[in-house]
Amino acid sequence: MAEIELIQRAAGFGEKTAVEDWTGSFTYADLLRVSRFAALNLLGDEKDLGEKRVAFLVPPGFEYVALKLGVWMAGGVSVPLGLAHSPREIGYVVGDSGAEIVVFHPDFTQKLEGVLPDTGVRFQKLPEILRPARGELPGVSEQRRAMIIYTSGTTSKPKGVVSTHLGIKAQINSMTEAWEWTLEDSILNVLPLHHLHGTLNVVLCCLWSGARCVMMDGFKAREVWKRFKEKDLTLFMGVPTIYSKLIDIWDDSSAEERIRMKDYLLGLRLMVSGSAALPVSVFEKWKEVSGQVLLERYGMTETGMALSNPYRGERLPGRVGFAMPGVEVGIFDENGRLLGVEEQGEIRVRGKGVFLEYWGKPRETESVFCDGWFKTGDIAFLERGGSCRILGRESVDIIKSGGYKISALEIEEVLIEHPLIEECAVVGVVDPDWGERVGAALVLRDGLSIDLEKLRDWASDKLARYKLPTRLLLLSSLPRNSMGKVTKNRIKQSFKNSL
Ligand code: MCA
Ligand code: AMP
Repeated sequence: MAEIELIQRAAGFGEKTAVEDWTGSFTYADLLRVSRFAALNLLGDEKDLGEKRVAFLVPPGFEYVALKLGVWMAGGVSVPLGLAHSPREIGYVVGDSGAEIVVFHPDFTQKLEGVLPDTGVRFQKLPEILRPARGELPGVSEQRRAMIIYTSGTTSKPKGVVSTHLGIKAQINSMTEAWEWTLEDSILNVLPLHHLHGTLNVVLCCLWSGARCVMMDGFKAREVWKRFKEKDLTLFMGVPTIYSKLIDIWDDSSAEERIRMKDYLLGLRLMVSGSAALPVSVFEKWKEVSGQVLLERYGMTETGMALSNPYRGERLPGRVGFAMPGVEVGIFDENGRLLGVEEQGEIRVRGKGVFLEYWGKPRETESVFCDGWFKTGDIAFLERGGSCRILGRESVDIIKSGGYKISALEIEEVLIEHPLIEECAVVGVVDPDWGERVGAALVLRDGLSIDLEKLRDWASDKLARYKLPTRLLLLSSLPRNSMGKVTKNRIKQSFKNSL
């Protein structure tokens, strides 16, 4: 019977601890038992979910992991929902993915009320979905679709990035090989699990390796330092903003505390930064704080991890290193010509870990591939030694804030609904802690005014709070080029000048 290798492997780790959260500690045997219950309850009278999409709004922890594996054991496709997202955003993902089942934690009941009217969606609550059940599970071929992760891009609405089990396995193999995961590892997860970084790089690599995943209910810098104090972790992964926030706590600590804090971290074998550019200042400061040389890597939801500084060997600040095992990376010009060292062009990626398709969007899928290479839209060049340096992005409509990818167009589409706003343009404003912040340039209707707080209040039931503008510029008109197109780079410059 066809089986998912990740689940087969997990069965081999039996009584080892798989997940630790604030409710307790759970072995691989516990995990598989509860995942099986989840699968059987999801199946109900069906024999196989047959790639039915199962969306879930569940906080990180044992139940989350059990449910994820349960969806796969039942032959379904997991669609993790963002806990910070507004009801409108959640409704969009459920609708766009065509999810037929939505599993939710009771704490999030309100988020779902009213956004999903009679759509025929079956709602299942935790913990009921995990209650004991008996029955047969289907065989699941690894060629099947496994997961849809929604990511913002150059279109206003997020797109569902579909991966198969084989694609996920290729990504896991690449990372576990490059960063030498073993069953002795213990990793702390503080990342959201509706994106690849937390879900794949941390949780799935951990389960594949038979390691232990300690899960926190989100990121709180003081709590993380407290957890480090136990000195039982070997790995940590975060976005640059997480390291900045940990540094802030260190900055506020006494000289004696700082010595102890460094000692908590000396035993970790690897600390990784990714999802956004790691400022050289943070790389250097973290070395002073922790004695650890951060390993910076580069990835994308569509490709998995593509480039990484070496696990063994020199990790260079401001560089993202070399192609990951099993991944091909090239720098191309706009005519599709492969460039050599020190030539600036677009990063393109090829390999088994690259996604299958944008869900329900064949034209968009086709447009992001060229001769089998996925076009990332990121601009970079290879240095003489072969290490890659990211220079920026082709699109001004993509903002990266605290590791989240945010579409400027999605925010503009909401802001323009505001009765006082005549025109608007949203851009990323460079910020030392967040990478970028969301800046909104507005042209108001004659004689009217608005302040940032009022604007944020108005938009807060429409957008996740991390997408709300934190910088505002009121203009009499938006700058445009001779073709009438808004020149966002000039707006970015105006924000810079206004700071
Ligand atoms: C929180 N806020 C943010 C962000 N996060 N604003 C802008 N950008 C953000 N990323 C807002 C909150 O809504 C709140 O607003 C205020 O900032 C303070 O929140 P705070 O509690 O201090 O922040 P936090 O909860 O500590 O969050 C910071 C964070 C979080 C831990 C860095 O943003 C985070 O978990 N980022 C990781 C995202 C991620 O996993 N990306 C991976 C994508 P208010 O006061 O108004 O309520 S996958 C990817 O990129 C590829 C595959 C790759 O390479 O990994
Ligand atoms: P996402 O779509 O959320 O998966 O974000 C992927 C994007 O994050 C990439 O296309 C890059 O723009 C950015 N990114 C990820 N890692 C890095 C890094 N180490 N340095 C610079 N940008 C990064």
